Amino acid sequence: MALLNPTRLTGRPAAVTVGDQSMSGDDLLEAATAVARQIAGADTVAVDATTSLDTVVALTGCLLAGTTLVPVPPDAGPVERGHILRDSGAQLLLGPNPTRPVGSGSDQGGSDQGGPGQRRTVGSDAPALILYTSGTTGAPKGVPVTSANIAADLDALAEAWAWTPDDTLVHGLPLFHVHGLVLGVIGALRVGCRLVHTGRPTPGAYAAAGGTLYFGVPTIWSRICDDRPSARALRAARLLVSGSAALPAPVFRTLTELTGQAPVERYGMTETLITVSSRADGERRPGWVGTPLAGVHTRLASEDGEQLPADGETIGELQVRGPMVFDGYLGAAGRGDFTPDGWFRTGDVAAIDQAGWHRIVGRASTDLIKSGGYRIGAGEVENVLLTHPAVREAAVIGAPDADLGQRVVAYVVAEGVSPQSLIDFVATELSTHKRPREVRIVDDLPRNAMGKVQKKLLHDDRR
Ligand code: MCA
Ligand code: AMP
Repeated sequence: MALLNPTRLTGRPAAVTVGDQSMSGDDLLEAATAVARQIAGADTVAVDATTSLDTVVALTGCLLAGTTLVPVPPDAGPVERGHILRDSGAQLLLGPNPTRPVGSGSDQGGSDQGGPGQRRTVGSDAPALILYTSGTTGAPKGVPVTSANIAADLDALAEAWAWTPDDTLVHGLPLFHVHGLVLGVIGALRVGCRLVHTGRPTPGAYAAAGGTLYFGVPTIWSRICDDRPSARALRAARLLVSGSAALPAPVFRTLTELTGQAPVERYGMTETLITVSSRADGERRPGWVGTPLAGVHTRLASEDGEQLPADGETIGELQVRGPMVFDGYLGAAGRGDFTPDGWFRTGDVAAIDQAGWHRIVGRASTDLIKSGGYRIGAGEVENVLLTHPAVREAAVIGAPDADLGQRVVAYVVAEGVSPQSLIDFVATELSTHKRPREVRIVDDLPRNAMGKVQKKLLHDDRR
């Protein structure tokens, strides 16, 4: 399935702006066609997903060529980067340096496990993207996302948000996750609207961009509320959309007051893309993320799998089905958490009311942390801390944070090392956003009779 219709891009001046650089639709198609030629023969191509026009061109080239793209967080340290390149089987790496085969120079990530450059079968079901996302333990898992998944999601969102070529979409999100890359770039290209990426998502940059449609994570909206002149400048926009994490009700209310319009909230996951949203032409409720998109079915289940009533009060695990839901993780990461009758178990706890409105209450596992809208697995951070020679034990939690929603806090049993040097160590090995914002050196970790760390006691310690 073709995701892009080149005729929607031709003849468009300044179709895409990233920071202070712009490209017309014709120049984008020409540069992307050159990329498509350059990568001919490769079935999987990694790209250093810097916030730049280069990333937009590489993505467009891969979409035109039908080549699977693997966006690599540009600040990923050797552990994370090596894992992504090996696990995805990418054969080429596009980025600020000239295109080169994966495995040349430092891109092996210091290990030869699995071997880079393994080829996957090209076929009609080859994914358009492989996105890496954190689980509760271990290294990030590859999520293959097909063109059909993306097309179904974007078309349903365009309908819900009345998103048209007349819009100017503005955001400042990273280009290696669903929010910034799938919605924020492929969405704009598929709809054929102008895209302005602000670079860092500062309130001033959002205010100056003059868009009609804005995307942001709750941390961005909360910072905009703290900068009243910038918030007021958004009065001219048509739609403000929040997602990737829970939007606190006070931020919803302040944003409504300052911009003259209530934000549209939507809910999703890397594995399912966006499945639930409020609508441009409908009600918006603080604390609620809306109703299922076209083609999506949702239900609530108890811990033992019994279906629960959608009465607005009962809470249970949210399960989803729909054409945007993935079909299983890449390789050894397994099929993923599907019920025997084919519903994806999101791991989120929710309530659904009789009108189909969804309220996300939290996550079933406290080992998946949401910080600034980024999903961070406690286990991945603990594993890296444990590779530091001074560290004997480590337990990582997400503590409440007024700016980030949650912040990564590590409790560490260690000698002869400062908290800051452990923070810097994680920032060097993994993507910087996964670093603990706080490290507490302790004598021991609270454990139960089985020897398992009792993270609940660490959480209680934060309250
Ligand atoms: C700080 N820095 C360091 C260190 N500490 N560098 C090295 N070592 C250190 N110890 C640097 C960083 O690299 C960065 O540099 C700068 O300091 C600030 O980084 P940080 O503190 O992380 O930024 P922040 O202000 O806390 O960022 C807030 C943010 C960000 C902008 C809201 O969290 C963000 O972009 N969030 C978006 C997440 C997202 O898109 N999630 C979507 C996934 P420099 O200045 O050079 O960069 S969810 C999804 O896709 C689904 C399906 C959905 O529902 O949407
Ligand atoms: P990721 O795969 O990084 O997109 O993370 C997905 C998770 O983000 C979901 O399972 C939810 O826990 C959380 N999430 C995404 N959107 C929302 C939202 N609008 N409200 C509350 N949580 C959200």
